[in-house]
Amino acid sequence: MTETRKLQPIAENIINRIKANPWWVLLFVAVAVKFTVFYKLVQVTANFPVVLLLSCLITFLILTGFRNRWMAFAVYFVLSFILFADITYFSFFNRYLSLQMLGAAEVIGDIGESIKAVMKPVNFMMFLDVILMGILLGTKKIPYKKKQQSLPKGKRFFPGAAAILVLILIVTNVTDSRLLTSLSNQEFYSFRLKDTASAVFGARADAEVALSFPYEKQKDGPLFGIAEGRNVIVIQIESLQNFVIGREYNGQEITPYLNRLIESNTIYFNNFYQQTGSGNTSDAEFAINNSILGTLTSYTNKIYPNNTYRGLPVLLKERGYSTAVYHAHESRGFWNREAFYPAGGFDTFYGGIINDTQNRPNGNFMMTEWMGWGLTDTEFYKQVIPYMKEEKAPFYSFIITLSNHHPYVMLDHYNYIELLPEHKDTLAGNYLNSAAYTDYAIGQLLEDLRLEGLYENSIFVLYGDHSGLVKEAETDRVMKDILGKDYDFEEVMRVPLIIHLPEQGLHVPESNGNFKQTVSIAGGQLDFLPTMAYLMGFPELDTIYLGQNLLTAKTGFVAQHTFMVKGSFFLDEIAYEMSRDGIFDNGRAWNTKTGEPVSLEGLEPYYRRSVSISETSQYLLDQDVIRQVYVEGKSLDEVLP
Ligand code: GP9
Ligand code: MN
Repeated sequence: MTETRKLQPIAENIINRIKANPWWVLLFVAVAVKFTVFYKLVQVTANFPVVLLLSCLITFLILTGFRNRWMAFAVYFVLSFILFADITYFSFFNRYLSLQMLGAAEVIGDIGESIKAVMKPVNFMMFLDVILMGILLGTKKIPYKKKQQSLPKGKRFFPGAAAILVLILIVTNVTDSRLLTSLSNQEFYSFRLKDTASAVFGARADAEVALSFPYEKQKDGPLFGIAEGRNVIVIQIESLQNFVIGREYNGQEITPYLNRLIESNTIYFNNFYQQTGSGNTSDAEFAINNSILGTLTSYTNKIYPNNTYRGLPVLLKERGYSTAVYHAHESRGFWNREAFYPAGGFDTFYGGIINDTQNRPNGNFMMTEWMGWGLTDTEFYKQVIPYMKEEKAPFYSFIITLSNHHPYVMLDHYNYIELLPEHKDTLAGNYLNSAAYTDYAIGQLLEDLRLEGLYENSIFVLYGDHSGLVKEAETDRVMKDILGKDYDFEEVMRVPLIIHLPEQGLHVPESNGNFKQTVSIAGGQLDFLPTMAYLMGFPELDTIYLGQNLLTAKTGFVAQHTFMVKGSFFLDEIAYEMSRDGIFDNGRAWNTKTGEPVSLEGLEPYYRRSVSISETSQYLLDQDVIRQVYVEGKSLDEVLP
């Protein structure tokens, strides 16, 4: 009763304001239309009306809360820009842009081409009501009073404070209500507050669950140490998805070279998934080398370049390896690579492009053939080899390709695949051709390495950094033609992992069995470090890692937190997609072989494990846990939450 009495003057106040000036109503309608479009585009479905109403209400409170009308206008313009950025980011990553990511403007600027490709005219609707507001303010149709005179002191109403109060109530969610959870994960303002709060207060993590992959008894495995002492050459392939491997398109093999490679002395992981953070490519590098998920807040290379790491490069260095990373993007600083690599354990970074033929002081590349953001793969590889020959053996070479990048438009002389008319000029159609060029270039590289004597004493690893074709209407249509089934997340997220061990000169002890095999348990980029440690014969894995050795494990588990909502996961034959609203029961599970829906019963512990892996990763990064344990000598128990 008293509550209603308290609310009465507030409601009256709002009504009086509207009566005093009906232009507010027009603006409110415009705001409602804007948010309806926004939530449709970012695919909010659960509790849609409440989410929408809340956003409209808060926007209205913000708009009426200013004393200076042009201040209100400026704030509203910024809000609209964030909405616009959210929609664009959502087309790639299926979630809102975190505020810290907005700060990563240098990267956003660079991916302009890709942004243009996903930008739709409808996105600009986010600015329509800003224009309306500008006109109404300019013509003084909407008045801003200097002071609140309409209510007596003590009953004054401060719209800005009311908006903040409502948001705090939602985000703190003391009663643990499902509705508030749902709102705080989907509603534009509540999400922002929650996101900022978790960035400020740091992640909480149930680390015990995440750290439960033991690297023990590996010595008993049949392939233990089979590549010990060899050079390790890893090729992280831009946007390479698994569906192109072994596939024919209209009678044309897309990846003939990789298909042959898989038929030789090679382990092919055909149920392997990307596990990136917000840093996309750079977080694939990070997850592969460190067995920790990259952060969601901004990108790992940028926020944590001064942490201590003990990933594969560091562990190989401790075994006498020299380590180098190669990447021919035009800038050495892109994704903060130059600053990050020393901490990541790389002695040398061959990167950046200059045109001076005489002088390449930094291990730069020379611009011989430009495509997209840097050198074409074929030219890049040609220039990698002389650098690699200078490396002191045994060496670890980490090569990051670039040509197969969104929007997959190739130079004319690199066209390999004849597309059907209905697939011409589509992203997925172009992708097939781009993947074919990638395959061709890898074939050339391996042949050249053979000629240079760098082939036989090496172990080769090839994998895709992340998905190249996100789900959207046209891609879904073309992919359905190519796959013969719906394009769902298991195909979006699956990347190939190929580990090739040249046979010649290979000493395989009797017990080591056959190397060539196809591994079909689910695996992800976090599993690479333990798997490699096993092949390289590490008696123990003396670091903190969140994956398992896929060559001795019986079943797989893959946590996801980008592209699919945090808490999503893959098992050997089941995929679970967490719901946008943060309620487990509203998620969706299906059989990855048949596409048939699967009951959620019994899946919740896996969901919790997935969340734990994401949050533990964040905790490890925030608290620089590896430094605390390995440099400061603290015990894990002391350091973990
Ligand atoms: C370029 C590479 C590509 O250096 O990082 O980044 P992506 O757009 O794939 O994240
Ligand atoms: Mn990439």
